[in-house]
Amino acid sequence: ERLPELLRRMPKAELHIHIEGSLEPELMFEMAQRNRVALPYASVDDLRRAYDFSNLQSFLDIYYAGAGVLITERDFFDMAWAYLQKARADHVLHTEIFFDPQTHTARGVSMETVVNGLHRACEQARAQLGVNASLILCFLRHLSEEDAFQTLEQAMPFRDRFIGVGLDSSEVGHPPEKFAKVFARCRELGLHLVAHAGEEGPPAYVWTALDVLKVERIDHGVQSSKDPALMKRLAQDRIPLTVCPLSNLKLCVFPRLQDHNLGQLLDAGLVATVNSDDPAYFGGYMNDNFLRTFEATGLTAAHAHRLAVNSFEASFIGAAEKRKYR
Ligand code: ES4
Ligand code: ZN
Repeated sequence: ERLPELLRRMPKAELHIHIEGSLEPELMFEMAQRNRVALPYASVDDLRRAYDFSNLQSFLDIYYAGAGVLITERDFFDMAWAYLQKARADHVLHTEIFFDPQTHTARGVSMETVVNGLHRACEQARAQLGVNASLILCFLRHLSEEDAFQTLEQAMPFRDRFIGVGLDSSEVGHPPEKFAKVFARCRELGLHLVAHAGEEGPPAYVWTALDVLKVERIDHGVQSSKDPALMKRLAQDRIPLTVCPLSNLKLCVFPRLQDHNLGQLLDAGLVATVNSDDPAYFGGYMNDNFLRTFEATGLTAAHAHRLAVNSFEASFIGAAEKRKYR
């Protein structure tokens, strides 16, 4: 079989997708109109032209502005449902979806509105698409730990509607240890723990995500290849990295896709996975990430198989369920 066909058709899990980053410009304009929210762009094309980023912050500024059109439960449902249909088309059988409640509660949208809209889409995906979808609540690291604690409090009535917590937004200057106390509390609550680390930030942030926050997975983690001792730790403890190649390209983490270190991570025995991050902003969903990365870097069918296996190993589905996907 041709490699592109194998990549497209192989069953896979997605473990690093920000649902607000799946909001396509067309749907964003539709929501802006129906909610009577002003967008600082004249058209879909005008907005797409603004998707030319130089680093993480230049993206986040536009991403948070775009999320301003999300007001009603229906908006959150529609956004997630559109993503879940793309996931099904890309043979994603299981997806763990990040959401950023602080982006919405700060604008007066309630936690209940956000969680109910997203949860309803996840339920419908299981019933109608055969896609297994769960939610992971992310704290914004540019805000305070106290703000994160308030957010956790607001989410507690919906505790059964998310499986874990993560840490995202502006990395440099906001090390994982800033959130030591709130992650310790989440751990006591039995939540799964992940954090973005080593996207733009140094290997030191990956170390503290592991040793202080005690996360089970690292989101991105591509800077780890600069620290041989860290590479050894990640391999030995089988700590997964949720790598997002097209995101790294768009945010200039690597100058060209052929310079990406995914092959190096896999060949070092790390549990690396491929994910889309913010597909509406970075130029592609899961299969676009697989196809373009393999084309650019010359990875093989053996790497493809390894990535598919890794995606289920790294997921938070139960051990019994997991065996079915092997
Ligand atoms: C994000 Cl690419 C990336 N990095 C950190 N935080 C984020 N939130 C949404 N996308
Ligand atoms: Zn991310």
